[in-house]
Formats: sequence, structure tokens, C-alpha cells
Amino acid sequence: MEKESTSLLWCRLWSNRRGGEKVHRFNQMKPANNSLPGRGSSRKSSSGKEGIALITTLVVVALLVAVVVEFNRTAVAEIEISKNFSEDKRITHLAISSVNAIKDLLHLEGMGSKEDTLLEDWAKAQSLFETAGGALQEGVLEGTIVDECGKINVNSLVNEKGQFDDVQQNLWERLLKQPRFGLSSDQIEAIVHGVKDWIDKDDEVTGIFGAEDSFYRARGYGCRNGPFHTIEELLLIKGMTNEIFFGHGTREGICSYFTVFGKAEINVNTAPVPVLMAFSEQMTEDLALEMDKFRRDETNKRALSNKTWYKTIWPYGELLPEKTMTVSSDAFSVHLKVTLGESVKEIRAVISRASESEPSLLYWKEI
Ligand SMILES: [Ca+2]
Ligand SMILES: [Ca+2]
Repeated sequence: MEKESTSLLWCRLWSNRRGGEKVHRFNQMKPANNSLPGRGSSRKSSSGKEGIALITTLVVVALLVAVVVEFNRTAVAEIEISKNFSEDKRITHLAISSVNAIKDLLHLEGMGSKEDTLLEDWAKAQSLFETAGGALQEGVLEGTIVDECGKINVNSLVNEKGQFDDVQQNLWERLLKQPRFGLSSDQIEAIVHGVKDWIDKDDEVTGIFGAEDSFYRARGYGCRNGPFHTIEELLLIKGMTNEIFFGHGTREGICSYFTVFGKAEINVNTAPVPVLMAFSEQMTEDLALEMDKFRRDETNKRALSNKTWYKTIWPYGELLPEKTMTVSSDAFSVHLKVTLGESVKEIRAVISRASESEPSLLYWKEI
């Protein structure tokens, strides 16, 4: 029965891909009772949930395999047309197709449940890419998907009045003082104040370490006085270095824990352990690791729909800053590595998935 369903879905998707349709026939993929819920609605039964999860998994594998098979077919056809068809173009074609498949995956998972967790298929992208890559005639497809909403949003450090958001400032300071980054208290203050001045619209230097236009003009560029557009923009801030941003030796870089995409709230289901540790002065690494273990346990899946699940582990009276916590996400980054023959290409893309609309591409960069 399962084999028959997989085959049926594959054929439908394959047929759609060949016809160039972007939108898949969700009606045909609905369970017989027509109970596929919209994003944000409650699910009717656990069997319904399992059904949706199974369908999502089947569709994702079918999508990625279809992408690769289509790629092989197109590549062979185009090679016959032009002998100058370069590996570079073929890699780009495969990368675009793969990111489109990921957009479909995120759309489907968004329809299945309102919460986003590390138990979902997007978080197991490596194995999905391996499955799809197995259908490649030559080459390797590797990749990861990361929830950008599990990170601290750089632009949320400053409120509409141009002042520090206290909760966000605390998050920054608690994160950056972790020994993994090897930063002194002066360095931390310089980064936090520098970022605040970069965003705020005024030209008043914050504290003794901040910097405004007069400082940056000497470097040949102006102060943004507005929101960050990319996370790499942090490298322009006074006090920031390549070593701090990317890491060096045993020191970890800070770049994996900040984002410019998504919302101010952090998804407690997907935030990396160091970000969990930044939620409270009382949060130890052991506690954060225990939270991480809890949210990766399939038997706790239902609990993850409510951001207060942490209380089942949290031993302290003081609550975590729940206003800055969420269980759902609207921005995901894809890191893709495609190898064909001697050519290798890495792509970083960011996909936005606002509720009630199809995912869209926010960012695309060939590394
Ligand atoms: Ca300022
Ligand atoms: Ca400013």
C-alpha cells in the first residue's frame, strides 16, 4: 500500500514537473477524509498528524528525486544541443531546482502544523539530499536547512524609538560572554554599542565604544542608520573582526547565532544551545542541553506546540522571557553544495514562509 502511494505521488509530481507547473495538486494529495488542515488550525487526531507527516515525507523524497531525474534528463538533452553546455550552468540549474523543492517542503510542513521543530523533515535535509543525490548520474548533492528564527535577530536590538530593547540587549550580552567566543567585556560592549549606533537613526555615539558616521567615514563608508540588510554587514561594525565573526582556532564565531531574517521572537524549538543559554542568567549549559534533548524526543512532539514546554525542565521560579519566544518560524536558510565532475558550487539561499502564502526567496548567494 505504501509502495503504491509513493509511486502514485511520484508519478503526479513527475508529471507536474515535466509540465513546468510550480504548484502541486494538493487536492489530490489530501487524505481521503479531506482533513488536511491549514497553517495555524488545530489538528483533529494523532492519526491525522501521522498521515500528514507520512505524506510530507513521501512528497519531499519524491520532489527531490524528481528534481534530480529531471536534471539528468535536461542536462543530457542540452548537451546534445550544445557542446558548450558548461558544468557551471548545470550546477546552477540543479541548485535552483533543489531550492524550489525545499520551498515546496516548507510549504507542506507549514500546512501540516503551526509549530516548527527539529523533528520535522526540513531539519533532516542532509539525508533527503543524500537520497536525491543517489539518483544523480554523476556528482554529489549535499545541504543543510537552518531555521533563521532560532537565531537572535540583529535588527531587534533597537526599538522604534532608537533605544536598546532591554530583553534583546540581555540576550546579546549573555550570548557573547559565553567562553566559546573568547570575548572580553570591553569587546562585548563595543559590539553591542556599535550595532546599536549602526541601526539607530541619530548621530550620537552610544557609550564610550559606540561609533557613528564620523568614525565610519574615515574607513570610506557611512553609518547605515537603519536596519542591517545582511548578517555580513556586522563585519563593518567598529570592534568586529573576521576572527570574532567567523571564529578562529578554538574560538567559535558568532555568525551562526545572529540573523537579519524572520521576526524578533526566537523559536525555542530550534534555537541552538548557546542561544537557549542566553535566555536567562540562570540557564546553565547542562539545562540547555536537557532542553535540547527534550525537543528532539519524538514522544514530546505534542508538547512543542506550546512555548511553555520549557517549564517541565526549568527548576527556577523566574520565567524565561516568553514574549521573545515562539514555536513557529517564517524564515529558513538553505546551504547547498553541488559537486559535478571537477566543479563544486556552494549556494546560500533564504526562504520566507509567511502564513497563508507560498514561500518566497529572500536571498540568494553563490559562495
Ligand atoms: Ca546613536
Ligand atoms: Ca546611528
